[in-house]
Amino acid sequence: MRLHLLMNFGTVTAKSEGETTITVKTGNSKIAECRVIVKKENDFYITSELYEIDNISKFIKFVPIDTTYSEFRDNIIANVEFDIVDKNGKQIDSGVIKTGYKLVSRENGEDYLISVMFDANGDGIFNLVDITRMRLHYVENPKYLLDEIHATSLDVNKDGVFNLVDCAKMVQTYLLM
Ligand SMILES: [Ca+2]
Ligand SMILES: [Ca+2]
Repeated sequence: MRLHLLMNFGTVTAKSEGETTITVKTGNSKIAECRVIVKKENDFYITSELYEIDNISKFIKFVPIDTTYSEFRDNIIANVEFDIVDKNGKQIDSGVIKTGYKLVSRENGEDYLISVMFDANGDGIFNLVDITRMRLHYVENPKYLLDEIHATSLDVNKDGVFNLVDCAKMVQTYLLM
């Protein structure tokens, strides 16, 4: 594929997808080569000021418990139209957001899994069940190990890891409810 490039004082602007090698020759005959690969930008792009968007895992993290469907939509900026679906793929248009819900692009079906803080079992509420699931996950009970998206909901201090600090915060929050 032919690659069109515009060079302007060190800035290279790609005009199409493809790859090429740029060779630069200096006045004293030094040669430098640079291989450039241009890929089309992901055509599904979302961002949020409130939630963390993990574009590698395709997770939307740290959604507060009790976030409603409309609040959630209001806090997502996307470049395409999207739907929210439950874990069975059923479209959602009301109620609270639950761990395991997905945001799905209407353009290409690409999706992001949603993790709601404190909601370890994916029912959208925080209660003793979540505390129990947290404890079983913490002691690594093989029967009750949570998958990645549900385990992410246990990181309630939002530092990227699940440990005793999160356990303490969950229990404390539960006791204060
Ligand atoms: Ca729950
Ligand atoms: Ca944590």
